[in-house]
Amino acid sequence: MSAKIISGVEIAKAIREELTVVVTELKDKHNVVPGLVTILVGENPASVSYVTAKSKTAKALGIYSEQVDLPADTSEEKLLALIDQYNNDEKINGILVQLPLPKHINEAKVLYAIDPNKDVDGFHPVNVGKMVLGEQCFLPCTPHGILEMLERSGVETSGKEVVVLGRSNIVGKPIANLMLQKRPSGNATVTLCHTRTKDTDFHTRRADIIIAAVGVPNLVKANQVKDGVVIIDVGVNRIGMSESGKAILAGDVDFNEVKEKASFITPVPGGVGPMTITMLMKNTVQAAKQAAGLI
Ligand code: L34
Repeated sequence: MSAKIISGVEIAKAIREELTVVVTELKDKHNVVPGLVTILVGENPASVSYVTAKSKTAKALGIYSEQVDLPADTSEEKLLALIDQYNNDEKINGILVQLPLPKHINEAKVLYAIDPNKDVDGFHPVNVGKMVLGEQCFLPCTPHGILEMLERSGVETSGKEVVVLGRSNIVGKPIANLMLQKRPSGNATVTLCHTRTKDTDFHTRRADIIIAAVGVPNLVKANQVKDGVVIIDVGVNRIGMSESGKAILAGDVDFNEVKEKASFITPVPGGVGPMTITMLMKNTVQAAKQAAGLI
């Protein structure tokens, strides 16, 4: 069997079309224009490309967008002052500080400084807490995108064995939590594996759905999964440079091997990555509606 490819590009496009309708309606009926600011500290090439894509996508949807690029030696104090400024800026509904931050800046302190009502990344502890409790909140973009991909591809998750690889705050921990909840793309039995897990293969071999978010290229091989597994590959690993100077990307899963055994698989590039960007737009539109008292 060869797997059905879940195209993040296609699903993201469909969601963006839905959002364009909502943004137009917000403007025409309520004179509301959602606003997003992206803040990047330093020049990590991957971060530069993601942040640029975020502000470009926002503009294409009719979202007002500001992009702030700061030098790598920007002080924590200066960054906190900038966040405070945007917390108080009525044009801005969403504030995104791209991670990772340079080592001299305390990441938690920065994320805590963002107004939870503008925290379109869903990283503030207020939103993390609400997420765990199953309350209405901003869901972190990558996990949110994964839920949408599963739902829109018709992948049944209820009662299934889900194995998450990786325990990061931005993917592993939240997606594991969301998928065990009573919600669409939820109701699963979830196992989270990490670097100290004794026998990861034991878990991956019995998984109905594997979410790989570890950042190791081609880690998951065909002999570690069962026939018919559903693979969501979150890894976007830069493994080299093409002659034209473009990054060569690989997922955490050995796509060529595993696609022969899986029932569904997401590619890299063109899988989860584009969904992450699109869910940021969805969260920003939600933030604007909330700020306008429309939800
Ligand atoms: N604050 N920091 C904050 N929020 C986030 O949600 C992120 N993340 C992660 C890194 N730091 C963050 C992203 O935006 C990862 N991430 C992200 C966003 C987009 C893509 C990948 C990761 C993406 O578009 N990937 C494309 C390939 C792009 C390329 O050529 O590099 C893909 O098709 O997978």
